[in-house]
Amino acid sequence: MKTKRFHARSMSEGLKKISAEFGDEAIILSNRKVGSGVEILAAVEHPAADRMYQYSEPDGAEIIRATNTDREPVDKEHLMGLLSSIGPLKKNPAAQAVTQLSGYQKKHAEYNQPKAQIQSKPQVHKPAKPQSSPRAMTTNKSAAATRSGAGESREISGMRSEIQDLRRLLEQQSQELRKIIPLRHGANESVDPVAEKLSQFGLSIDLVKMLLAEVPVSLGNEDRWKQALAIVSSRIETCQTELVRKGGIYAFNGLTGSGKTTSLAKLAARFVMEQGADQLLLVSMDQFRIGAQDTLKTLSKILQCDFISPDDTLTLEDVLQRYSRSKRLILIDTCGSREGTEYFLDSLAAGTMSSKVRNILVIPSTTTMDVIQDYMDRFSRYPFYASVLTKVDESCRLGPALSLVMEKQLPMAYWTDGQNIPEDIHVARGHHIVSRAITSWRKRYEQKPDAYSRNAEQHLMVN
Ligand SMILES: Nc1nc2c(ncn2[C@@H]2O[C@H](COP(=O)(O)OP(=O)(O)OP(=O)(O)O)[C@@H](O)[C@H]2O)c(=O)[nH]1
Ligand SMILES: [Mg+2]
Repeated sequence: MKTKRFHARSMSEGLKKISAEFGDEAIILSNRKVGSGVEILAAVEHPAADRMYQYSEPDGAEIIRATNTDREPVDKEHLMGLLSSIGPLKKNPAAQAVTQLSGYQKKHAEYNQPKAQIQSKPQVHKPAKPQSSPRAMTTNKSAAATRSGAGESREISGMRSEIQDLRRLLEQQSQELRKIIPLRHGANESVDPVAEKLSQFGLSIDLVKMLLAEVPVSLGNEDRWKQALAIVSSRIETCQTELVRKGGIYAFNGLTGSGKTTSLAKLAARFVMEQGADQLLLVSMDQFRIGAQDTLKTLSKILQCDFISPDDTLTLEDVLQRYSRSKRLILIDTCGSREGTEYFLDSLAAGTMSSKVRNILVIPSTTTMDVIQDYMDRFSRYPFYASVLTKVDESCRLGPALSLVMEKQLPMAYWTDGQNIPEDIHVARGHHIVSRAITSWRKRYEQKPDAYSRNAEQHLMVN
C-alpha cells in the first residue's frame, strides 16, 4: 500500500489530484485545513500505473477523452460481459470518509450509509422508574384532581369537543367520498367491485372517479374492469420516438437513490451498442460526493466514450457549447439531493443552453408519490420533458405512479425493472406498462386477497 499527503486549495481540487495519481481505488485516511487550503492523506493498494485513458487538464475540469485510436469496434457480447461485471452501481466506500468535511457533505454521508450504521447508537428508552407506588399515585392523582378540579374539567371538556369536531369532520368527509365514488351500489348496497379493484390497484380517487364515469354500468364487471384499464393504457403519455434514437441532451433528475445513474448507464450502453461510442458524451454534475463520479468514469471506460465533470474552469455551459453539435447524445447525471439539483439547475440557468437540455424525472415506483409530487413542485421552474419509472420489479402497486404521470401529463420515456445494465430498461408503451403492473399486482393480490379487501375502503377514504 502506498500513502501520500496531498495539498490543494480546495477539497475538490485535492480529490482530483488524488484521483489522477492514485486512481479510483484511493482511500482517504484523513484530511485537515492547512492555511487557506487542505491537506489530505490518501492511500492506495496499487497505484494506477497504466491507465487506459489520460486525465487531461488535471488541475481543471476532469475530462476523460477516449481518442479514436483507443476505440475498438463495438463487440456487443464482449461489452455485455464487461457491463455485467460492474453489476449494480455501488457507492465508493471512500466517499464516506471524505464526506465528513462539511455539514452539507455530512448530510450526504448519512443518506448513503446503510440504516444500521446510521442508527449505530440506538437510544434505549428505559421505562421510567415509578416515583411512588400505584396506591400513592392514585392518591396523588385524586389530590391533584381536587386541587385543580375546575381547570382540568375545562381542559377535558375542551378535548371532548375537539374530538367531536374531528369525528364530525371525518363523517362529513366520508359521506362526501361515498357520493363521489359509487362504492356501494345495488339494492343491497354491495361494494362496487370495479371501484374497489381500481382503488386497490392504487389509482388516485380522481382517476377512479373519471374511469367509473367513462365505463358504462350496463357492462358486466369484468368488462368494466378491462375497459377501465384500456382507458388507463391509452391515457398514459409516452414519447413517440425513443430518446436514444432521437438523440439530444438529457439530464437525469430525481430523488437520491431513485435510479438516475443506473438508468443513464443503461441508456448509454444501449446507445453504444446501436450507434457506437464516439457520438456519446457522459457528464457528471455530482461534484459533491467523491465516489459519485466513479461509476460514470468506469462506464465511460467500458463503453469507450467521453466523460466530463464540469467545474469552475470548464462550466456546464462551456461543455454544452463545445459538444452539443459534435455529440449526438449527451447524458447528464445529477445529484439527487436538494442542493445537488439546485446546483445543476443554477448551472443551467447561468448559461444560454438551458433550452437545449431536456430534463428527465426519474420516478422510483417504490416511493410514495407525495414525495415525488413535492420534488416536482419544488423544481417546477424547469419543466420535466419526460419520466423514467424505475424499480418496477420491486413495487407491488404501480397505480400511484401511473396516476401521477397521467395527472401531471408527464410523458413516460422508459421503465426499468432490475439492476442489470443494459437489459433492464424498456421503452414505455401504455398497454405494456399497464399489463406489467396488473400482472405483478395480481400476483400479490391473489396471495393476500383479504389484506387488499381490508385496505380498499380505507384507501378510498384517505386518498
Ligand atoms: N431492483 C431495482 N433496482 C434498481 C433499479 N434501478 C436502480 N436500481 C438500484 O437502485 C440503487 C440506486 O440506484 P442509483 O442509480 O445509484 O440511484 P441514483 O438516483 O443515481 O442515486 P444518487 O446518485 O445517490 O442520487 C442501486 O442499487 C441500483 O442498482 C431497478 O429498476 N430495479
Ligand atoms: Mg447517482
